[in-house]
Formats: sequence, C-alpha cells, structure tokens
Amino acid sequence: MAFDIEMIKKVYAEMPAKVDAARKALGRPLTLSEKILFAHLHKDQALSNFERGKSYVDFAPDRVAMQDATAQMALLQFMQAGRPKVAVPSTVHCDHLITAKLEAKKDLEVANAESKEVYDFLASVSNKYGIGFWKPGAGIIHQVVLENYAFPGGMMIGTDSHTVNAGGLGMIAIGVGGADACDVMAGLPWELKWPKLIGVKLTGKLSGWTAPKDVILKVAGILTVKGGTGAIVEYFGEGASAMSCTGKGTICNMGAEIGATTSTFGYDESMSRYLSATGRAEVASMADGVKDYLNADPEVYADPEKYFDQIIEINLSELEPHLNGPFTPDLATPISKMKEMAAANGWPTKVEVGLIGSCTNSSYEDISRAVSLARQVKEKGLKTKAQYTITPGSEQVRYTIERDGFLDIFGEIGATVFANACGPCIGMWDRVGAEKAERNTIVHSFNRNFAKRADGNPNTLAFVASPELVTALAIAGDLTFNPITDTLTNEKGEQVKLDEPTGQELPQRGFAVEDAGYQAPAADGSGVQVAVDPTSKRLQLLDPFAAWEGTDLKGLKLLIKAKGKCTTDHISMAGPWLKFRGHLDNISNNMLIGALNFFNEKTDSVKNQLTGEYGPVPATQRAYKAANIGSVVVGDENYGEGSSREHAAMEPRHLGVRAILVKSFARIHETNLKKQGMLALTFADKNDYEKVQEDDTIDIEGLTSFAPGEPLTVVLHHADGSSDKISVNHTYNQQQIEWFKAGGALNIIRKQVAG
Ligand code: MIC
Ligand code: SF4
Repeated sequence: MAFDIEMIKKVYAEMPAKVDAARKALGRPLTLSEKILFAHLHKDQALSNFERGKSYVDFAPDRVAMQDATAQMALLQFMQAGRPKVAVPSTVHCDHLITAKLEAKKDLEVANAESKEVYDFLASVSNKYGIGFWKPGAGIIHQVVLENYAFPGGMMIGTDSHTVNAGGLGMIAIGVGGADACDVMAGLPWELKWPKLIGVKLTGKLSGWTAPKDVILKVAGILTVKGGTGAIVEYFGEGASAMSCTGKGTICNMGAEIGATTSTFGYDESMSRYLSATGRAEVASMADGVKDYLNADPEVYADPEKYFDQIIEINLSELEPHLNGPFTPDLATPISKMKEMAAANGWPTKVEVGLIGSCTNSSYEDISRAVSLARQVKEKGLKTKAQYTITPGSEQVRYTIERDGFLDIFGEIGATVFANACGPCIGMWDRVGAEKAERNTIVHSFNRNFAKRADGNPNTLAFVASPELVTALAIAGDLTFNPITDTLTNEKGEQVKLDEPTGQELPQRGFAVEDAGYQAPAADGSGVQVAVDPTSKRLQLLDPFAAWEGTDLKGLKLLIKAKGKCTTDHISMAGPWLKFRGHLDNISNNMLIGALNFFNEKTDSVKNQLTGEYGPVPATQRAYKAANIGSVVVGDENYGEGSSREHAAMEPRHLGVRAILVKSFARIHETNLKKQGMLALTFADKNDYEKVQEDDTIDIEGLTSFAPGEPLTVVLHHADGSSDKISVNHTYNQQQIEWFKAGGALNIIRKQVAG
C-alpha cells in the first residue's frame, strides 16, 4: 500500500492545469524539470518567466524526509516554531548512527543501546508532530524513500544531500539544511533560486561490465565537483529509458557530487515496473494518466540545445567502467587506464577491502549483478583476495536477497553483511587497524571518498565504482585489474576470466519483508511529551541566536584561511562526531578541524591573535568568543561542498564567527549560512584571497545599507599597519537580509508564531 495516496492524487489532479498555464505564459515547450517546478509554485508565488540562476522563487514541496544525524537539529528547530503538527507528510529515518564493526545484528544492538537517548527523542518528536518514523535497521533514508514515498512528478526536500536519489523515480528531490525542512514542515514556502538546466542525452545501451554508476562517474569527470552548481540535470534519450529505475536512482544520487541542485528522469516503463514491484501499482496507473506531464515536451528532446543551458551526450554503448578517486569523486579514470594512472600517481594497487551497498547502490539489481560475480569464485576455483562487505540499503532489500540465496553466496566469499545503514560510508566503520593510519587502497560503490570519510584514516585511498566492478576488484585484490581484458590465476594455477555480470532488475518472486521497521505517528500527538535531559551530552535545546547589532562589524580576527578543498566533512567531521549532532555546543568542538591552514599547511592549528600561540581551531575561536571578539573564516573554491549538514553553519554561528569569505560556495552550505544569520560572502576578485594575511584584523562595511545585489566592503588591517580594502559579493535577497538582521531565520518564524 502506498503512503499519502491522497496527496499524490491531488498533485496529479492539479498538474495539467498548472503546467499548461506555465507553457502558455512562457510561450514555449517545457522541460520536465520546469514542469515539476511550475507545478509546485507556492500558492502566493505569481507565475512568471523566472530567470534561471537569478530569480528567487517560492515553492510548496509535497513532502520532507530527514535522517537521524540531521533530523535532531531540524526537529529541535521545528519544536521552536510552535506548530502542533507538520504541514506536509514527513518522515525520519534512523540510519547514520550505526557503527559497522562486526555484523548487522550485533552492530544494531550496540547502536540501539548507545544511541537510545537520541532514538527515543526522535521517536517521540515524530509521534508528537505526526511524522513517520523508520527505526534503526529499517534502512538508509534514500532507499526507503525510493521504495515507499518517491513518485514521478513530485517535489520533495530532505535534510541530506543525497535526497536527490528520488530523481530516479522522476521526482524533483532536493537536499537542504534542517532550517529549510523546518520551514516546510511549519507550512511556510520554500525558496530556491530558479535553477539552470543541464541536459544529459544518453544514447546507446549499457551492456557487459558497464553499469548506471559509470554514467554518473563519467558525468562527474566531465562536470567536476562544482560543475552542476545551481543546476538541475535532466537525463533523457533511448539509453535513459532502457535503464532500470534503481539505476536511474544511482545516477541521480551521485548528482550531489557534482554540486547539482538535483537530477531527474522522465516517467517511463521502468518506473512503472518499480512502482508496481514496491506495492504502488496505484501510483503507476495514476502516473500513466498524466504521462505527458511527467516528461518534457517532445520539442525539447528533439532540439535540446534550445532548451537547456548545457548539453552533454554520452553513448552508453561505448562507455567504459570507471573508478573515481582517490579523495575526490570527480577524478574519473576508465578501468583501461588504471594501470597507467596508478603507476603515475603512486597509488597502492593492492585492494584491501571492497565495499558494496549504501544509499547509492544497493538495489536488488545491483546486488544480483554483484552476486553473479561472487558465484564465479567457487565455479572457477578462485579465492577472493580482499575483504568484502555489504551494506544493504533497506530491510526490504536485505530480506529479499537473503530469501533468494544471495547472502549465502556472498558468505562463501567471506563477506560481512553490515546493518542496513550508512556505516562505512560515513566514517562509522570501526575498521580493524585504521588507527595505524597506513596508506592503503579500498574500493566502494558509495558516492563520496573525501579524506577520512570511510574509516577515519587520512591515508586510506578510496575509489568509487559500480558494485560489479568493486566485486571484481575485491576478488582480484588489485586496483588495476581490468575484468574486460585481464585474466586471474586460480587456485590450480590456471588462467581464468570472469564472465560479465548478469542480474535481474527486480526480484522474480517479488519483494518481501517481515518487519520493514516503520512506526506510524499518533493520530493526535498533543499529549506526547518530548523530554530533553538538561545534563545530556547528546541533546541540547537551542537558544535563539542574537540579532545583528545594527552596525558595521569592526575589529574581527581572522580565524583561519583555509587552503584548497574544504568540504562539510572538513568543517564538521562525521564519524565519531555524529553522536553530538543534537548538541550544538559539544559538536562545535569539531569546527573546521579538518581544514588546512593556508599559513602553516597544518590542520587544526591556527594562530590565536590574542596570545600569538598556535592552537586547535575550536579552542582558538572559543578564546575569541570569551573576549567578545568576532572572527572571519576565509576559504577557497566550492567551500562547503558535500553534505547538507547545517552544523557546518551553526557551529561557527554558535562560536561567534561572523562571516565566511570565500572564492565560491556550494549551494546548500551557502543557504545554511544565510538561514543561521551568518554572512556568506565571496571575493569580487578571487585574487584578493591572496591579500588575506595571518594576523589580519578585519572590518566588514556597508551592512547598514545591506541590499540585494550591492557588494559589501571588507577592510583587511595587516599587522604591519598597512591595509587592503576589497569588494565582496553576496547573493542575499531582501528576505535573506532580514534573516541576517534578525540573527537567523528561525527568530523570524518564532516571532510570527508569538505574534
Ligand atoms: C553524507 O553523505 O555526507 C551525509 C552524512 O549523508 C550528509 C548528511 C549529514 O551530514 O548528516 C549529507 O550528504 O547531507
Ligand atoms: Fe548515508 Fe552515505 Fe548515503 Fe550519506 S551518502 S546517506 S552517509 S549512505
């Protein structure tokens, strides 16, 4: 049975008139992305020919999803909004806090004990406010959403950057910070800059060793980690319709890695099959009724250059399997070039561990294709050289693959099955020996491979590949093994070749599950009490941030000038720190500890300008805070790349940083900063980054006339008495300026409720 069927019915009932009106207003055919966006304009938002990359537009998303590591902050904020119930269907998924150590059952028991306080909090808040709750072990948010909630033509937001996964079912699904989720759950409009559009035309057909993952690995190589910023990527073409729905999900999922706002595909047979297989034939037949609205107009596909800002064409028949990494998901190497690349870069070629699964790649199809290789180990007399682990995306997938005998076959190659959770993808992998920090290579089918991301070891080189390639490389134990051309020596000393992977798109006998792990909220939650222990180390109620003092900011200290890649993992590390996601003061002790200090090339070592001593970033900032001195963080390109975690914005806010000044921002992080009342500024001239010196005292001028489109001025007072006056840009609109003035968006909602 499908959830929230009435809501879906309403979306489909209203879609044709809304899209027709938009087509008429624009006087031209529409892309799929535009149709879904126009069908979700907020009721108070006037229809207009919005300017891509410029116009701020108010939307009314159909639903909200949150995972446990971000839901805590989202819900702590929602509790302050003073509403009795969520305004749109919303869910919480417990997936990020489970450490992968031994195997699923035992690891889950440990997590349930360790994080009981947090799970109880999330369960009771969900119960109170009408939010669906998915217990630990139920699965990873994006897989559970795809299986239960995503629907073609819908629009959702989620407090996780990989919310975009639901594009595989033809949604516009966007990752946001908790404050954005809080707005939508409180019934307020959700604002987004009207996106640019990138069209990806897929010709030919996938076959043999190439998988949907290779499409996005290739796209990441072309567009790089910032090439999709501010854009929706729309896939189309014969290659798109020939691909499974879950394969489309994989492609959309990793669209987060190119910074794209989201990615999506037109409604087709594969989606209809997937909806039916997951108990939602009713949704499929409703979607059939509005099929034309769930695809771009034919003129768009016939002449895409006219309608998209950029077009990429990929011939799937010629696409090679890829391996992306290490340390960045856009360093794309086709498997045939890996021997050269590894030698040229000195990457260790021995593969220590192959890990499959995660929210990105744990469909029935993925697992069945991986198992077709695992099966050959015995058949061909081979021995698996590397360790091998599986993290299923949901209990439904896990139960079904167990029933179909796949887990037994993986067992024969010595595989460990971890809990249906993020585990090794988010630093929650208690890997034996990781503390020795040895340089080593792993391959996985996840999406991110930033330093320390999997096992906390900065010297682990992680390469991202399809589950089938990960499996082949784990069997071979060699990063440079090309299964298309190379042979392996079996236990008898014979040369054998792996057969191409084969699999099934969907289980022949259907999906099955005993306990999916869902808990429905109380019909009337008004009597439910939510208790937060004031002495808790893991949860802390939020105090409102102070409003802007009404003057320019003078005498700020430079906290750190970060050099190079500074992702949200560098700003607010996950792994061991995830346990403090509900406690702002405690988690602030990880602020920027992964960022590289430009001046000494060290992490977590910055100069305290009050004492002249070097110390950890959080402690230095706390010293400024104690002395009532604000500070500035300076950064490089695509600052805040990666996740949606708003902690990366709230921590500096809490500790008294006033502005983040960078060459460029990643979208979600920039919004998160604005929402929390911070100044998110960019160098008008990127070369001015060079002017910032270690002992700078900084003024920010122009705030009393802070206005959209008007640059501000930053004065850098250097230690030698000289100074530089530089112009800095911002993208604040009037509403966002109000957030800054109020000290954060939530202060405005709170006032509205009180008033
Ligand atoms: C991630 O993949 O980095 C995460 C962990 O899922 C994050 C969310 C978080 O930090 O809690 C994301 O992608 O948004
Ligand atoms: Fe979890 Fe990894 Fe997916 Fe993020 S990318 S939701 S950590 S599995």
